[in-house]
Amino acid sequence: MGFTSAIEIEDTIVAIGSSTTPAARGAVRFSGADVMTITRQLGINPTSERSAHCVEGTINLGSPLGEIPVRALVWPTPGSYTGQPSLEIHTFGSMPILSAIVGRAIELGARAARPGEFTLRAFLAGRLDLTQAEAVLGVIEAEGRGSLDHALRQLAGNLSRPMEFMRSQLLDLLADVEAGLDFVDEDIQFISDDDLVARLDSIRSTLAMTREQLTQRTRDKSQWIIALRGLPNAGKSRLLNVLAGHEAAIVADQAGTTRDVVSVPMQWGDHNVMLVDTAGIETADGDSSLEQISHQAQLQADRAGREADIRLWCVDHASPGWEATCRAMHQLADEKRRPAIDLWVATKCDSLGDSPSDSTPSHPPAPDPWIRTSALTGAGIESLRQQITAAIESLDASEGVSVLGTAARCTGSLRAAETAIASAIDYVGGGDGHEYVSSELRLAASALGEVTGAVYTDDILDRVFSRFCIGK
Ligand SMILES: Nc1nc2c(ncn2[C@@H]2O[C@H](COP(=O)(O)OP(=O)(O)OP(=O)(O)O)[C@@H](O)[C@H]2O)c(=O)[nH]1
Ligand SMILES: [Mg+2]
Repeated sequence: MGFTSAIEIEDTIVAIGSSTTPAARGAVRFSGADVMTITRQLGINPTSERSAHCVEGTINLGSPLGEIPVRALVWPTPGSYTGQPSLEIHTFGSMPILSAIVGRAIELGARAARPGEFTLRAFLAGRLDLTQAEAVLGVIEAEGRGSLDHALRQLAGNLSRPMEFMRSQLLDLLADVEAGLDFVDEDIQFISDDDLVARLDSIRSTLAMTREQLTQRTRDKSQWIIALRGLPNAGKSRLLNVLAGHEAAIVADQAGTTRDVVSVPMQWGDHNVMLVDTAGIETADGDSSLEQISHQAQLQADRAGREADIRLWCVDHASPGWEATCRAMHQLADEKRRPAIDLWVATKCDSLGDSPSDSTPSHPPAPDPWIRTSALTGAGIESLRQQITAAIESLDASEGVSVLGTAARCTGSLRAAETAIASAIDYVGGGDGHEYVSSELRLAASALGEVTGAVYTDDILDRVFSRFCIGK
């Protein structure tokens, strides 16, 4: 089915916009020319014809549901998400009630929305470009912080802005080349061949880089990096050795033993992982002579933490300042927040004189989400392993599934644009007529336009929006 051809864009559409599983609140969404009329026919009285507002009211759904209290968010003008008068009715999250509202709206002339049709309208109204529409899908489907982060960045235009910029540069060059064609008999050039080649070359390499980044996102993640972080002497190195199954890192009583980052590649079930031991996090008052080394070690450790997919924050459970240290680690993790999973590991639980399953009154057990472990007795290590595996699997599953859709869709267009630019460069170099150059530049600009949807076809829209669910 062709989306644009099948669609009557002025139709007023309606759908349940909230989750279809039971929830406290639910929403029914409307968009289209007749929204204001239907709103009134439902018994809700908008208080403004000009600005977005919220009104309380009731809808009579007849027997057996009766009068239902609702809150209506009304966008009377094209200033809404979809670029059309829009309405959202918020009420109890009960399917019979929400479905009855949809049914009532259909009786009043609305039509049931197709999958992604609200977002499609936002796209057609110029509110979003295609990569952002896909990011909306990414946000809806995000399962982990990693995928949510990708989707939000894409929604913020991280991909489309540079694409649009490159496309507009290409169009400028195209204009120069074509203007030159009009004056070819007078031998007037609007841009020198050298300049043209240099600018095309720079666009081509930026495109290649973007494509490479996108491909990296689609590739199966080949290795998961797990970094151990914590204060000096927290027991990171010993824990790493236990997880690795051999003495990869030096363990000593002395705080500040680990300096260089120690990386241990290993197979973790079906996954390749790299365990990374780091220098303990120094507090500000580090002492003199070792300061330089220490500074380097801190920078390296910090980088390892930033690059990690999973971070194990280790705190010595037997240390006196345990609670304060936990708070400090949480704070650090927040500051360094990026798409990574943080696991909280209480170490040396054996030195409390008991097993991780019980506690002494003076030292309360580590609360959730702290995983209590002892590298000495092996207690809690299996549970840590399981949580790491679960983390890897959640990252694996959530690596931006839908935003990956953008990558898959766009790499072909990017490649086409690169090829066309390369041919244009060849034509300039070969002294061929600029007619050829101009036609290649046109091809390149249109391929880039497909990425953001500046140039779109039914087929592209189909591919993007059919992946949405109804109501979005
Ligand atoms: N009782 C007990 N001691 C441990 C455990 N884990 C580590 N230790 C001891 O704590 C001390 C520090 O351990 P490391 O693993 O070197 O600590 P680290 O966090 O790597 O320290 P730095 O490299 O200095 O940052 C050593 O004496 C270890 O033997 C444990 O589970 N139980
Ligand atoms: Mg160490």
